[in-house]
Amino acid sequence: MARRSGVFAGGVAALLMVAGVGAGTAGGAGTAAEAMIFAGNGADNFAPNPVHIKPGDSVRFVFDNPTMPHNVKSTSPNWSVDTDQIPNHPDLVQTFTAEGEYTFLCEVHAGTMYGTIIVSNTSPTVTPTTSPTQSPTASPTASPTVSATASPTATPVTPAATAVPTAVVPTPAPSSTPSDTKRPTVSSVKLTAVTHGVKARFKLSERSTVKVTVKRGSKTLKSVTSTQAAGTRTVTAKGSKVTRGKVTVEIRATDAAGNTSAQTKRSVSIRR
Ligand SMILES: [Cu+2]
Repeated sequence: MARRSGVFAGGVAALLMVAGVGAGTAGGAGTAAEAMIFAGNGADNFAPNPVHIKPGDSVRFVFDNPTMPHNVKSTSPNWSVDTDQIPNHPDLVQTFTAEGEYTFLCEVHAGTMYGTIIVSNTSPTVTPTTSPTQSPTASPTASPTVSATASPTATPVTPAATAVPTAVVPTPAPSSTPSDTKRPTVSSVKLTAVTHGVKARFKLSERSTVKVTVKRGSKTLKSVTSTQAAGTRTVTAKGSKVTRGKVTVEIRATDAAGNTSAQTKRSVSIRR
């Protein structure tokens, strides 16, 4: 049997109401509306599925395939539809007045092409066939955006780390360097000849690196460098090259800041 259109428990009056509303128009309370189901449009299925309508609303099956045969056959006992399995199937409009779930399939593609019409007063109002995809997507997007914006606020805390380098910069408090321009002094020098060397006793004004050099003419016989604290110090410079005869001893001190004392030069005679 081939029923192109039918009204279930609704009568002619309901059908006229639907026609007056027009396809795709969502109805308010007490107003009938029409939902569309695309049959075999791009794929062998019914879309959307399921479809939610209110009692009194109708469903329009829209076929758009000139070569592939499709049909609509009810598979739940609460309604009865069985259209021809033909290409270019004409639209099928059905109106539902009683709440319930109405199932159906295409007999040509029973494995993939089936659906359910849910008629309920509590289910969402019929929306134009294109919008069912919109409404589910709209609400979820709203809440994630809130939480997403919340977390970035935590991230700015990290910039606090940037403050650390700023603290490091002033640290070069080598304010000691510019302030210490005072040169160390070597005074009260007393030289004593020892075997193959010279013992130098002197007074140092500040902690310095002291270099004691034993020379004969311009030739260095022995050189000793050591760090000495301020005060009276003794440095012995001994070496095999320091032989009998007159030698010159040079003493020079350099403090931590790099200030160098004037050079002290004394002569002493090595006896053995
Ligand atoms: Cu089909």
